Amino acid sequence: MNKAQRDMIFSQATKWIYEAGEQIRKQIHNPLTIDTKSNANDLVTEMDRSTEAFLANNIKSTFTDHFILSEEGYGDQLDSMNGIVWIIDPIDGTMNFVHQKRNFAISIGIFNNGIGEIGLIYNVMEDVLYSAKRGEGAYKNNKKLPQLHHDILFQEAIVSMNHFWLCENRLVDEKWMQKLVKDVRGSRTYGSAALEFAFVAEGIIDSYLTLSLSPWDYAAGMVIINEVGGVTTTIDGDPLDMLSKTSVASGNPCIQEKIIANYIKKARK
Ligand code: 2AM
Ligand code: CA
Repeated sequence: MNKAQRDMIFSQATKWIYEAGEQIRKQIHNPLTIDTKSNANDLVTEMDRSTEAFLANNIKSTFTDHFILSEEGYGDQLDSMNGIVWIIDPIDGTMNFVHQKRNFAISIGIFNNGIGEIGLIYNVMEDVLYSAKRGEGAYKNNKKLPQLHHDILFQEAIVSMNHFWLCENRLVDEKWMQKLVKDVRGSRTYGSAALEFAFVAEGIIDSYLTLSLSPWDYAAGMVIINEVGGVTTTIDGDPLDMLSKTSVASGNPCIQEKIIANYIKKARK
């Protein structure tokens, strides 16, 4: 993808993400129909569906040869990352959307033959857009984000992770993860993977660790974090498979390396 093509797609995607966010803000206090998906705490609302439909319809009518990989069923069934693929989560942090009416984001990652070209994460209620184009840096609204510092002390790091790491689970021995939480300066749980990636890119947290995410939760975040010198891998340090659910470790390379070597590798079942 050349720069002109990337710029043109970026400006369309940005326009649609702002429009979608505006619609959500207008309706934020309307009564919600809440359904559940994989379990009683895996929520979906009419707003998730209508936002995804809005984005998918615009993409399909403007870019007839592009593909969509998305959470709520308006996308394509893909078995490869060939071509231009929009990876979309219309509302990332649906539980926050339902319970808090804030702390959720629209997430769009745009890939060309498997290479992340564009990342957009829109914190809807704060009207803050994190964005990146490959090779051109990352932005918070119009402000360019600096490269992540490489001299952060481990004991001064803030790590974002959820409770699944610290309860009995089939992937890691939670005792090592409890040690990690004690060894770093602080831990946080925001409940929106997209926002957690954005906060890593902004340098206000140093690492984000999760046992299971879908491509639409991490696609945009990966592109944005790359642009500030961060890394995104599985919790074993391997590259991510963009077409399936996976564990994810993302963050400042100097912190990530230590977390994987000194904690996760030892905790791994
Ligand atoms: P969602 O709100 O779009 O469902 C919460 O810790 C984060 O994990 C959110 O980004 C949430 O995305 C995501 N998430 C929630 N349930 C999930 C599941 N069953 N599989 C993968 N990701 C999930
Ligand atoms: Ca979602």
